[in-house]
Amino acid sequence: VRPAVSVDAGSVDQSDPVSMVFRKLPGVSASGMGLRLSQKFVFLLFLSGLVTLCFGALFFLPDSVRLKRIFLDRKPVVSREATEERLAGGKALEDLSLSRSRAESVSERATVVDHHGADTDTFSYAKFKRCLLKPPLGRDYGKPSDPNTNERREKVKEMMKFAWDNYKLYAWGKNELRPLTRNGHLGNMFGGLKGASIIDSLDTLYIMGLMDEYNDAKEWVQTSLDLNSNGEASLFEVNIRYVGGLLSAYYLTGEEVFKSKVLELGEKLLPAFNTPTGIPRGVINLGSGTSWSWGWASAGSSILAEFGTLHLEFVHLSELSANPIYTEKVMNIRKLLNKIEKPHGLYPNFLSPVSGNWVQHHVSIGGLGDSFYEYLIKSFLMSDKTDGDAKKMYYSALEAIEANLVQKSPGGLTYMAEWRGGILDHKMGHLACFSGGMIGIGADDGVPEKRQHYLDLAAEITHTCHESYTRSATKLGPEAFRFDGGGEATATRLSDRYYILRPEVIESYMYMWRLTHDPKYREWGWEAVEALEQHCRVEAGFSGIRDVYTTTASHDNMQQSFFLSETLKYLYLLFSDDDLLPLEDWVFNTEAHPLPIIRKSCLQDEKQHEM
Ligand code: DMJ
Repeated sequence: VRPAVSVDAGSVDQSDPVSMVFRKLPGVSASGMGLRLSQKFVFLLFLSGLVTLCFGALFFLPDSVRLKRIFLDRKPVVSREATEERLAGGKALEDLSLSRSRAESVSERATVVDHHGADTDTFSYAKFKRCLLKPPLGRDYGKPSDPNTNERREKVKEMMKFAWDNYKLYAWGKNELRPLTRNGHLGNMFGGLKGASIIDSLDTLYIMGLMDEYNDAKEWVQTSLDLNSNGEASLFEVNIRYVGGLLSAYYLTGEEVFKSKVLELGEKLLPAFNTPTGIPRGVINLGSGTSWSWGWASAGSSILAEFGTLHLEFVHLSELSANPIYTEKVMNIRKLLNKIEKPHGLYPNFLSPVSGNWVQHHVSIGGLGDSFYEYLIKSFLMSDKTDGDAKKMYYSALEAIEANLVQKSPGGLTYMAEWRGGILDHKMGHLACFSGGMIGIGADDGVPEKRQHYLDLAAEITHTCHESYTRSATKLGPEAFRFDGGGEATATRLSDRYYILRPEVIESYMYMWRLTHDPKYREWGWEAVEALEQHCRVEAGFSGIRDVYTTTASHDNMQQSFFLSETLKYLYLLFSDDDLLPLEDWVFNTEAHPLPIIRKSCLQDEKQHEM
């Protein structure tokens, strides 16, 4: 036995890790432990075995995804968030502080500058215009040569002017017009942002050639669009209406004010992505950057149609800012969705932004799911058909939808049912009627043997949605219609009978017209114009109605901003020549704001020419 002696640095073998460990323990002398070399070796072996075991266990524990994230990803700490989520009953407070998100976004910007250095590729509008295949407004603003069609188009333009004039007169600067009470509505969807109807109308006014009105709208954006609000906004709604509206106003006009506003706004949305998985929450405070899940969404989950409907706008934010952060955020969502297991290949509507797992097995092509599928095929098209992942995900999702949700009624109508953990609910929402157009625009890029089949399916769905209109007294369609309880394509519940000026059915008419030039789609569109005029036009604007099955109108006193942005725009395009916003150059976001196809190779060639 050797006597215990205290050691100093000089007496410890610096290359011997065991001695080093003991030396770190206060009052313990390495040599005093009296370990021989072989014992030290065994001890070291034991220690490293223990460490390997603990580390390996992370991968087998039941909640290993979460643990892996804590230890490996260095993502935000979960425990505080989880606690707060429990305390707030699903309204989980964002785990990162404002200062963190601000710092992050500053450093992210700095990275861009570093990456690009003096060579920062600022967006050139002229270059972008040269890469379009056709002029955006066609030869003559898409004016149809047939006088009857032109008359119909003029009627739609008059409707837009009427809706706009009344908004301007009674609700200027507010989000929507209340046409019965002749005042404005702000609501709580946009976090204190105002002028939703103005932003949503910019491109519609511009393509219709309503230039005085467009100029008023532009001036309002210049002087009054205040992005420094401090309220709670729906990330999805702000993105599709404000980001989408400003982006397309910029791409159509080249006015710098739209670009600078949209980049300012885009940056305010980034903190919503600061979650353990990077899946954003539904609600964000635009001032503080704090974000929440919707109180009604089960277990603090995020909604598929919300976090899955950011891709087009965010890719364009990166284009305009030369900052890859926006694309990275949406690519991260894409990656996670691609990776996780999908029941029967389907994407459920609720996903936890904390664990990255599905929360409920409810699948719908209507509300809560809809535009996620739309953005897959449109991401592919907008990438000039280079985004192979989006393409793959879209066609496999469509296959799963066909296998599990597409149904034929006894009366021969094709419809999309909803799916609840394997059980079908034979109901189709008005929102799901966009799918006729979506399947139509995706038909051509499917496998050759299925192209005609997809086009037929698109036509059948559009036909069913038209039936939901023709089977009502007003010739407008209900919010949801069913295929059980004896009825077909009709609402059986009182609460499903309303129509709030929604665009989806007309949207599908427009795409199907462009794809087939079957005159029935223009006829169906005209039926809708007549019905809108008869049942929704009131003295001071257009209003939704409470029951499409009665002609004694009960108006809901709301002129939705999407009526100006989508319903009237799609009607106008339906009666225009195809060279107005040609589909070879533009994709429409889910609020009908046109965004240009990004032709990377052309933009790069253009750059070389300039050098
Ligand atoms: C619009 O805001 C968008 O079309 C969205 O995708 C769904 N809901 C409305 C119109 O119905």
